Amino acid sequence: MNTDEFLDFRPDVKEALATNFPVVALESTIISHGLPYPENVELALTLEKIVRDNGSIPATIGLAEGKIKIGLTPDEIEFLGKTGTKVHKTSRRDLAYVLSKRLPGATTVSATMWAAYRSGIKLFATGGIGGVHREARQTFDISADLEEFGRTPVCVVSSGVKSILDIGATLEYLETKGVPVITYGQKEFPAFYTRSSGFHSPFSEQNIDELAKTVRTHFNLNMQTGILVANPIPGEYTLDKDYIDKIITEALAEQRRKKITGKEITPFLLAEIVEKTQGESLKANLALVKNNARLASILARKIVLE
Ligand code: PSU
Ligand code: MN
Repeated sequence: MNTDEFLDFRPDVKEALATNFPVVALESTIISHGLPYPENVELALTLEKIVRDNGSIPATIGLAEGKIKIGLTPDEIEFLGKTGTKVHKTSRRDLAYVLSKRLPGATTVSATMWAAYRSGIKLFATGGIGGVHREARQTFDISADLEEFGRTPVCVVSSGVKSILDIGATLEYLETKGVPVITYGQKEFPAFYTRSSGFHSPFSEQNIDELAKTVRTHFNLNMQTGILVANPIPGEYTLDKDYIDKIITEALAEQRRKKITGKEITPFLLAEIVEKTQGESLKANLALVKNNARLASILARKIVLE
């Protein structure tokens, strides 16, 4: 048995891959653990539409009945969104367990990158990636997403990382792992809710064709690492930096008070932020992910077809 026997392709995705038509992967932990119901399901379905409208085929990846679904159906998306955090949050290390028990699972950035690579998908759009947590010096809490970037050649479009993380340490870690980080449209690496993070991006690109060329070169060099394209949140949805920083500080204090640890930390913080901003962060979150799906779809076409 090899990996491919675990992969179950939705027919349109299979057809696209067989004919070298551009495909964009989407993750499912953002649906189950990253956003509230029903906005999460609405978003997931809208993302698939945006990818299609921009000329590629979407493949939202998740786990069901012992298979890695490369392209969930709308019913499967509804199930993951409605079941929420009761679904298994599945990163690389969880795959064998969740698959062997035939449990429903939502894949994180790390597991989605791995599944996309195994499927022949080069582009992947999400909101924010995991990174080095602020207390990593004590806790060793560094997201498996970063290790995956160091070993799996997929291009991920995200809006940078949230300042629930140590952004400087996350950028250092990506450098150590040999991962190119290119910010599209500005010189500063973005911090998810805000275009500004206070950190200079290792690379930046104004021109989308030049951006696509660098991504294509990364693949042509046969680099066995991922590549991160940081796409800042559209200006009109940007939250005020001082406001969101204060909310994040409060959420982190709440996490420590409640002694939330391990893989529960990120989902806890995301939910706290939505609650404390009374949904304002949610609007920003939805807008930036849509913007990333659009850019990934355009890049996929440029990289696969040109
Ligand atoms: N960061 C976000 N939104 C998310 C996630 C991270 O801003 O939804 C999700 C992604 O699925 C990511 C995972 O891969 O959380 C990382 O979890 P951890 O920090 O436990 O590694
Ligand atoms: Mn962690």
